[in-house]
Amino acid sequence: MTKHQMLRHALTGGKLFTAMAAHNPLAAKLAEEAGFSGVWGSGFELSASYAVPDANILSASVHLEMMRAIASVISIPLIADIDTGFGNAINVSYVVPQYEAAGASAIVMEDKTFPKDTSLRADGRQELVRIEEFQGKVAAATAARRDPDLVVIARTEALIAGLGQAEAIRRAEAYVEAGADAILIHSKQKTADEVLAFVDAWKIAVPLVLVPTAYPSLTEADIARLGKVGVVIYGNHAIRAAVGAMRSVFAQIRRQGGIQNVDLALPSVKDIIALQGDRHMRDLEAKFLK
Ligand code: SPV
Ligand code: MG
Repeated sequence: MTKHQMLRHALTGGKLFTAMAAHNPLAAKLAEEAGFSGVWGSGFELSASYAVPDANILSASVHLEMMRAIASVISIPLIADIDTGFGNAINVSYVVPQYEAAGASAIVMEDKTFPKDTSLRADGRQELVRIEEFQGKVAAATAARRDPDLVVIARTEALIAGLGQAEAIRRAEAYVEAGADAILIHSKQKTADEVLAFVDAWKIAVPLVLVPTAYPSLTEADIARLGKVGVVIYGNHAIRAAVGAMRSVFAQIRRQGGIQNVDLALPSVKDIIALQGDRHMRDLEAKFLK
């Protein structure tokens, strides 16, 4: 099975697909090692790793090249976050084949205006494009893929924009009509109530995608029980883990005036060398260095 087919199969097969965010290939490898079904090529994480806001400050090519680097080191599917598609339906037509060639198995495109603002920021600028315009963008994405198994996920930000459930359902249905393979419904409410009401009202046999960052008490078992959700995305837990770990280790070294204690608690250099794919290079050395 190809990586694309692994994700397609999960979408239709009834088993919840779990995707962990990554901002670089090392984080993606650790997600695979931990047993996640796939990797989320998060725009938020990549922006954070460059210390800039998640608001189309980074160029499309910076994100695209990171997706290529990530896909090249993992054997699980990569779901690429292409934000708004970097422009209109024409831009989408050119961008989707590039992400496909970079090795993404799915793209997620959201119905906000370009340039976007990040979804979870308080008082963010959350303006949406017209429904018809976004239908054109979804249709452009599906028409642009070369492999029919590339998954096109349409994401509505109607709840994030405060437009309410009726508008969210109207948009999600319109995007399915335009050819979306799945619908990502995003919410920044601190409880799952808003998303659960949407899931309850969702009557179309097209799988949903949830990003429970704002309402973390909703577990995978809870989500699986809903019977309508194909994918759960953990949107920013790699970068938050990295920030927490670096802060704590850096502070300890400053406090103690050296690395004498911290060294024992850190992953060994040998561990990092293994993650760099050292075994493969050793094989090449044995075969080809004469
Ligand atoms: C991302 O991780 O880039 C996302 C999810 O799009 S969120 O940041 O919650 O909008
Ligand atoms: Mg994003």
